Amino acid sequence: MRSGVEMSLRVAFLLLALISFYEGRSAALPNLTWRTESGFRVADLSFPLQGRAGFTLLASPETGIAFTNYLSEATVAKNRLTESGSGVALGDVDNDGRVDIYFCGLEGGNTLYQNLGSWRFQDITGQAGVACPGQLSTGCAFADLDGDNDLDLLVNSLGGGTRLFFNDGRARFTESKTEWPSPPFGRDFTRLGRCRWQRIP
Ligand SMILES: [Ca+2]
Ligand SMILES: [Ca+2]
Repeated sequence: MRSGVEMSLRVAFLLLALISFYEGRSAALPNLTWRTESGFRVADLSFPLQGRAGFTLLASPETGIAFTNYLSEATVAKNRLTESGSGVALGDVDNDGRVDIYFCGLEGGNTLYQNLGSWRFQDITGQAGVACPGQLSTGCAFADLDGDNDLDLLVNSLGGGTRLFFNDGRARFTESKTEWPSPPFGRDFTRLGRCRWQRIP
């Protein structure tokens, strides 16, 4: 059976490849024609019809990304759901125009990397206040939940429900004290956040 660690790393590598692909293509195609839609903008990309796909693996020392999703056999034995791995969220949390990365971890806490540009990232988890230690973090999402034009953070976990962190616009987060369930998130969302795991004998 494929382990949660392996699956999470596969997701991380894929997302990093996507970021690399996006930023690399953006730099190589300066003449993008942007169309403004409701709340966002979009531009068509052109791709070469010949040659190989343009993915390049970047090593950890090059990028500064050294996240590992730790999962012990003892924890797996207690809760098989941990083998599903953990999620990753991408978004510009400090509004500098570059996509930042937030990794969820099962036993080692979560990590937020600030994109410094030129394929370099910096761990800003401590100052951002989003480490979430001591919980089995399984999923996360960036979204502007309070409408102040910065990305807030939702973190889901096994046995701990969903936690909401509001962004001050500079990638410093404060956890919401709102009790679940509470509007405006709705019944389905709170039901997801309140999922509990059960030990399998
Ligand atoms: Ca950023
Ligand atoms: Ca916000």
